[in-house]
Amino acid sequence: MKRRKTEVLVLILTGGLGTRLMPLTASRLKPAVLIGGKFRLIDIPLSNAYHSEFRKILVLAQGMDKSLTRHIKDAWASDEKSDSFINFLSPQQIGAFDNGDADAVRHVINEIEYYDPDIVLIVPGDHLVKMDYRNFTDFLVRNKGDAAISIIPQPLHKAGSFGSIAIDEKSLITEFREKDRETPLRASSDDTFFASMGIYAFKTPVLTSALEEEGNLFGRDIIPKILKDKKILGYDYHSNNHIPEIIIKRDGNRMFEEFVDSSPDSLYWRDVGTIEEYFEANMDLVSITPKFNLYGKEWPFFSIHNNFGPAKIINPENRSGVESAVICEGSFLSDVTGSNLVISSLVFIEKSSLSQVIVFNNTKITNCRIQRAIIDKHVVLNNMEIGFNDEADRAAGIYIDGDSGIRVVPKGYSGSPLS
Ligand code: ADQ
Repeated sequence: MKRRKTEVLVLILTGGLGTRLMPLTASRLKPAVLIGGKFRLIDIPLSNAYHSEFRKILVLAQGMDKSLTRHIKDAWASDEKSDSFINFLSPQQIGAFDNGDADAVRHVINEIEYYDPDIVLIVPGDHLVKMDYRNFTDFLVRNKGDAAISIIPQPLHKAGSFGSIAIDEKSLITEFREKDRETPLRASSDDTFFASMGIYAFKTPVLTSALEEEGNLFGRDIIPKILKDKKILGYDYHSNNHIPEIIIKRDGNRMFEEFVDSSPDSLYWRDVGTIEEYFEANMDLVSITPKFNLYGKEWPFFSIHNNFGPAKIINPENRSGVESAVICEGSFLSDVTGSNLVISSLVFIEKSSLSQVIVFNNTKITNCRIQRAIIDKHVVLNNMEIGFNDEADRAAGIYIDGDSGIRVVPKGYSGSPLS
């Protein structure tokens, strides 16, 4: 039996194998990785879909684990959100699909046909962004396109990581080059290009026929092939994405709230698929003037509510000085100096100095000096220096990210070399 017609079906892509986020993905799936201390990556596109009033969502995961299942149930099965359906499709259910984004979608064509949507919206599960998906799909319908790709200006040095796009005055995409470091298509005379955000809206029959083309990746294989025959539009994210927000303004000594049609968040986008991007995204949340706002009332991200005690900072030896930090419930800092810290819940840090550090939950740090590092959960660190000496860190079993030098202390690590 066929279901009632669905206008927009959202597919959230959460796999590959997460190799670029190793070792954070060694013991959990990519959608379960923490962002901003309390959210999981999967909460970002799910929250965007919720605010966009799209309730039919398929999550294409590379597998399932208990903590992710529990997270979805606890964070997303509340009364308020119970009119949504979120369906996980893992390789066990539909066959392996570790070949790429287009191949993953190809494996769920039957599901798509079953729900019979007008439009299929394909969204990566590893982007930090506040996006009103309705603006995007409305744009496709209004301009009578076959498909649309969301695009954003990026500096030329990032051309090797993204698809570059040429559009004409009617927003029609005339050319697409996937990850072409040497000869990307330039947006203008300055040092930018229009990058594909990897977010696609397809009219359903167009998607079905596009996936009959050979190739497993949208950017490398499918999009360049269908450009000639189909009307593929470039959706200028900066001009079109409007995120309403209540912002705090100041008039002399008086502070007041004002509703704005579009908050600065409407301009922010970051693909957090690598350790470096993941790290920088977290730093964006904690900088003194945050580039991305977690405190907006109009477009909140949803996650699990914990019943832990409030975060606490004390200074018994008069050596605290935390300049900027996001600290989650149940965490406790005593005599800590530092800046740019993203501290998850149930973390205990004492007599330590930390700079640009992300700490996952249930971790204990005493007498340490740490910089530019991600400390996974259930870690115990005593009397350690991390982030200062490559050789020493490697010898201590700490992962060093090749491109950025960012340290990752793996889950369950226990270290106290000097004690
Ligand atoms: P990448 O992000 O490098 O480039 P890719 O790693 O293939 O592309 O992933 C796209 C999305 O699909 C990611 O969210 C990923 O997790 C997911 N995915 C990949 N394989 C999957 C699988 N087997 N099962 C489920 N999900 C899977 C793409 C485009 C570029 C564009 C950038 C923008 O190809 O043109 O510029 O996104 O970030």
